[in-house]
Amino acid sequence: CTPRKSKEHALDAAKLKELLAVLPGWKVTDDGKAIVKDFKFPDFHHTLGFINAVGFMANQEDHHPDLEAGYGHCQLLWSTHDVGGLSMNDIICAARVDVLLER
Ligand code: H2B
Repeated sequence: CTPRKSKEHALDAAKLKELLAVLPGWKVTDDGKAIVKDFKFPDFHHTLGFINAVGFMANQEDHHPDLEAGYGHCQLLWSTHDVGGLSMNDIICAARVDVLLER
């Protein structure tokens, strides 16, 4: 689809670097098209609880991560298909994931 929100523009390298500096643990993938972070949990139900919380937020944002998970871990990957790379939507969602885990 065509970009429909102002947040959906590819981020330039300088802006991306600046934004990632305040998002600890989030790394750009080798192809430069996504950001990823690994999360650890004590057991399976904590991992699934996290995934469900992420799913609720993703639905609110209408922006959805790729997920890889196992018993006590989950890797999230954010990318914006509509721009073929990273947009502000990915940064916003990464920040919102980190807020889910604040306590
Ligand atoms: N999620 C992600 N990660 N990237 C997108 O480009 C995207 C999405 N596009 N979720 C959204 C849905 C779009 O297809 C709909 C029309 O909002």
